[in-house]
Amino acid sequence: MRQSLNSKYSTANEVLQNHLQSLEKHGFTIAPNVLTKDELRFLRGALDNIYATFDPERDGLRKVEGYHFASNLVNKGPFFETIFLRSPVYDLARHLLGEDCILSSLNSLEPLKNQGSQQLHRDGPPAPDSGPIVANSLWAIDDMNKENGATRLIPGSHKTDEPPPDNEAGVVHAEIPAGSVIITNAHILHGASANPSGRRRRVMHGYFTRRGLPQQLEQRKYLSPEVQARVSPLARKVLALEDD
Ligand SMILES: O=C(O)CCC(=O)C(=O)O
Repeated sequence: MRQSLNSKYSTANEVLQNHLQSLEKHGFTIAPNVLTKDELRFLRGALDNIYATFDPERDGLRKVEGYHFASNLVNKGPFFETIFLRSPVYDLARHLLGEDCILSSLNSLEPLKNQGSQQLHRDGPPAPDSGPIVANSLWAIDDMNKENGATRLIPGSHKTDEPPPDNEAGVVHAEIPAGSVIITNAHILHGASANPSGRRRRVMHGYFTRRGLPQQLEQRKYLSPEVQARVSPLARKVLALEDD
């Protein structure tokens, strides 16, 4: 028993080390099977309802034309109150940004048919010499490929501060099955691509930053008193509900 437990832990540690190496070298890594089939079924229905009732005043961010969009997801039901703590996403965010990193926002984006091509961009302000200050996690709720708007990335571009190339040189498309999560050093050049097929491509974004920096959505302001009262002590900390 002890031996099999030990080998389970060493395998988990190897997986984590591989993710960290990939983040260091390429600026992103892909974790498969983070969401179960039941969770995907639930999320597809939940996100469609949330897209349909999106309110920029209540949910803090503007809707982006050409997409289904949702923000303030932590306020949309118990499932969303813990999902950003899931392994290996939160573990990798802590490795990149420090043990006390915080959630900046939890949003969702879906490019509509023949729309959705974003400029390649870096999230957040430039990284200081001390290391990354933003990390993102892109949760595929539907299978994602070049036909329905896969996220594109330029591997290694988190190590430069060069502007995006005009000709998309070096771009790779993250063609991944539903349930996988792309975790990025969010200083990498990346963006959603166009959705020529119109096939569903819902992605949830769990965006993290270093403690002390502003959140994209100030959780303390946008979460209802009921949600703020019931989330776990760890979630309170990661949502920065008690920060000055
Ligand atoms: O959903 C994606 O593929 C990327 C979205 C993104 O980079 C953004 O909205 O800033």
